[in-house]
Amino acid sequence: MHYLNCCLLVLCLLAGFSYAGTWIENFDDGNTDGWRLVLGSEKHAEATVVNSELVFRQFNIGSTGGWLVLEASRNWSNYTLEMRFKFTEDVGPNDPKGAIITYNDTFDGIPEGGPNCPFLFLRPDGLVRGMLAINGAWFFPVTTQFPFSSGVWYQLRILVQGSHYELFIDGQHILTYDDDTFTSGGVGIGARDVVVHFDDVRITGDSVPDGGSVAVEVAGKLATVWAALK
Ligand SMILES: [Ca+2]
Ligand SMILES: [Ca+2]
Repeated sequence: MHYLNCCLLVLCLLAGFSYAGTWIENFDDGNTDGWRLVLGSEKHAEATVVNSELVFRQFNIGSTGGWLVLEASRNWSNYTLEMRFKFTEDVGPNDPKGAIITYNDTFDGIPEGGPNCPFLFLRPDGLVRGMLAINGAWFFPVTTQFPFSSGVWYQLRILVQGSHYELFIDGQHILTYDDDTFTSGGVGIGARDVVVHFDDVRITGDSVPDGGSVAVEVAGKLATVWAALK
């Protein structure tokens, strides 16, 4: 018992003093708790969890898409954002359509004068844009191409280092851009006029605490170990 207490103390100290933390959202608990919809109106954007994947459906909303922001990430900075995503369905009449991934996001929706964030706009027709929204106005610093296929999962890695942004898809470097308007802020995932699936969202960085699905897993394992040794 004494030895176990020492082990737990060491584990707690390690957790408290670890440098780069990891936040994981795998949607395996079947819900979007901790995420909040910004921009879109609820009746035009649906975020549901199906088969442990986030299914984001957005349509007919006019000039903007919608996205879910991770409340816990609001004040994070200098992180690496990874996730899997795929396009599955074209549901809206508007163009352009595509997946939206925000970072250094202030979480200001349209009623609050936003959006205010850098973001990626990934289109099923293959256009990939590194973008900015500043008080609701759109800027397009960089545009390139990637040959997406509907129904195919892609692994994204996005480096968010202060004012510097880089995107990798399946390990391939896709784009880089710099802008110093936003140097900290949270993460969002969503879409405009398409259905996009997201899964295995993983955020690592010095300002990121260990948490999300990982905290649930670790807590579960500790409880199991404790029960076995007691
Ligand atoms: Ca959840
Ligand atoms: Ca999952």
